[in-house]
Amino acid sequence: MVNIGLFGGTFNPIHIGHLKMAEAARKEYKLSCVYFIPCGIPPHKQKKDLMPAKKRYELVKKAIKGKKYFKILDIEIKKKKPCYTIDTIMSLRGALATKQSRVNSRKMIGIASPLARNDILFFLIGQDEFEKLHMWDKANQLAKLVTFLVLPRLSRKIKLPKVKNLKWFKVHTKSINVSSTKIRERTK
Ligand code: DND
Repeated sequence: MVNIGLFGGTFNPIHIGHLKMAEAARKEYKLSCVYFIPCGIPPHKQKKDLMPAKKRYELVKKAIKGKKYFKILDIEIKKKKPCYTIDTIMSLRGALATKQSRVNSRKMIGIASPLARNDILFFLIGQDEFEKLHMWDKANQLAKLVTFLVLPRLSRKIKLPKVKNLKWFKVHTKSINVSSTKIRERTK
């Protein structure tokens, strides 16, 4: 049984805050690895200023190159419709169900390392997004399947979203004042 980190994001573009936070979460919660999952069509963001999924994927790949514990999944960028996290987690959980489906799913989602049925899935999420979790698709169901690792982002206490079955832990690290929005604005 191992702890696996899943880090979903639009990554438009990926930045140092994402990388530092992922590393802090990995160390504190002894994650065997963190899978970055760039989303193809984000369910919650407008298309304005959105780089093509392939480009965002390539930038994530480049940013994590040589980092032993960071990997990338293309499960969401392949999709032609909005990517809801619940669907991604269901696919990944499916990958853990039986030996044969693990083999098939591993081929499908590109996970090279063997995952076991009892692996614990941790979903890394920024404080801002965590506080809006009740607005996510099938949030109560999602909360049954993962434990959230909340990355500090705002200079105040975390406000809990009204979601049933919520399991979460805070990542104890300093917040980093950087965002994809600021980076895009600076490069305009
Ligand atoms: P973002 O667009 O916020 O990602 O999306 C995060 C994830 O939420 C993606 O996997 C989405 O598919 C999923 N989502 C959102 C809304 C609805 C649903 C799913 C649904 O299923 O209904 P960003 O690229 O902006 O950032 C990635 C993560 O990193 C976010 O959680 C963000 O809050 C966090 N982050 C930071 N955390 C701490 N310090 C910083 C950060 N910058 C970004 N400086």
